Amino acid sequence: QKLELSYADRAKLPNIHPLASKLLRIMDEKQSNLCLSADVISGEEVLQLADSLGPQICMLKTHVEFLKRCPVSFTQRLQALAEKHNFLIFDDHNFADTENTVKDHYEGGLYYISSWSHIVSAHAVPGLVKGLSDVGKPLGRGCLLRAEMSTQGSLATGEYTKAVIKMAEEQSDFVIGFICGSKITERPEFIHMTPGVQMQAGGDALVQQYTTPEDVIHNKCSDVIIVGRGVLQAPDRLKAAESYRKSAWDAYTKRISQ
Ligand code: 5FU
Repeated sequence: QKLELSYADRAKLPNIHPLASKLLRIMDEKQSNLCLSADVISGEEVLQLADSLGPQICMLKTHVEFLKRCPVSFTQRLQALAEKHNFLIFDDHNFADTENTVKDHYEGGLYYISSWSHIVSAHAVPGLVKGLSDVGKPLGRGCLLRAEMSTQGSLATGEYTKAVIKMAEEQSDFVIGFICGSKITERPEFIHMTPGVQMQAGGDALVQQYTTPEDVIHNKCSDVIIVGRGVLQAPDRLKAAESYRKSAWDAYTKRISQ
């Protein structure tokens, strides 16, 4: 007997946010719980990654403001690739300011993030995401709250994380889940996404800490792995993406069949 709902079952829950439902359907159809963190500095290269690795991923994560070279057509072309390969776009902006400021930034600024990114991230420190939600909700967008961080010495732990969960529950018409290290709520409507993943556990030269796809999905019961350098620095990126996808998917199937 299954103890846990599958991604496909969760997509059909009555109270699920439509965007979370769409993501879970994509994950089920593509057998992928891999989000590629496209941390490169050229917009053309992000587009190239989206096209070549698109079939392997359920989501592509950008930091659009870090791009040094970005064609004018970037967001339009990225949206077309997301349609073509059936993945969602997540601009990992980490909004964390007053309502009025984040609203203007999300809606306008240089990149008009709300017009093309299905999902954005926000820190919970301001205590609410109403500014973002006012802009994103009418467009059918969703938000991930940063509940924990993969960095050594992160302050986002314990009571803080609990308060973030409460905040998400109160604003579940816009918040679809969390960036976190492991499953932090039993509510199956929420998506758990975990960065700090490589095939070998360890760390980088700064304070990033890595654990494996198997550990994140099977032991820590998160839903989606976020992988940047594990794929980007591999000699064959497609092969690397395929092996992260497979490893995370196998860990998921093993988990739900227990
Ligand atoms: F919130 C977080 C976090 O706790 N750790 C992270 O690594 C976000 N990240 C992002 O995930 C970070 O900004 C990178 O974009 C990505 C991880 O990339 P890596 O190359 O796999 O370390």
